[in-house]
Amino acid sequence: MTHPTDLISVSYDELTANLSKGKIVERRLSEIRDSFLNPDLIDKMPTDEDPIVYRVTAVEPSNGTGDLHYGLGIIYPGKVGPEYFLTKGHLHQARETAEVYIGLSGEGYMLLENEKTLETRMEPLGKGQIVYVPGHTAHRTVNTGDKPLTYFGVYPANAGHDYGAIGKRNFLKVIVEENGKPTLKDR
Ligand code: PAN
Ligand code: ZN
Repeated sequence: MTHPTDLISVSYDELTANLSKGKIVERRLSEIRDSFLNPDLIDKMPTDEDPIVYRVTAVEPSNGTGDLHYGLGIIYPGKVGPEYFLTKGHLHQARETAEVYIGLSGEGYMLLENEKTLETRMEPLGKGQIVYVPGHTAHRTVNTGDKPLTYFGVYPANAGHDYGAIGKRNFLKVIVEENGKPTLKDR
């Protein structure tokens, strides 16, 4: 398998999660409103703006057996009511594929939900933290700090993103601010 040499080496900035190459996806609040516990609160927000909640830049050097893809993400600080800004979250289409996340800057958590046992975990993801996302695990990232949260994630090239399964019913648990602290609660 030959790899395009222009994607062998890429530079990045850990505070902005900007990459010198890659495909950018930006999600604005209006697009992911149903990911939140109380989407109605978005309509009551005092601004007419539709802020960017997060941006991911993905690098896909090759698609052969054994290849890897990776992405850098940035989630801006913010909340909808008590719920922190978050990613949509997904399962991998190839359910058995795992992923490794590395926190680059800021403070946050990953919400991990096993699709078979429905067991949920809230694992810290900030600078200096690594989270291993096993296969068959829906994953969402949440910024609980007052600065952007940036992170790196690497996954098998065949993983694919399945937003439908989790989008229909959403995660069973939410991470909300309670008494000033990020707290895991039932939806
Ligand atoms: C990540 C995610 C990224 C954005 O690169 O794609 O955090 O989250 P959503 O894809 O749920 O919008 C990853 O897990 N890739 O597999
Ligand atoms: Zn993933």
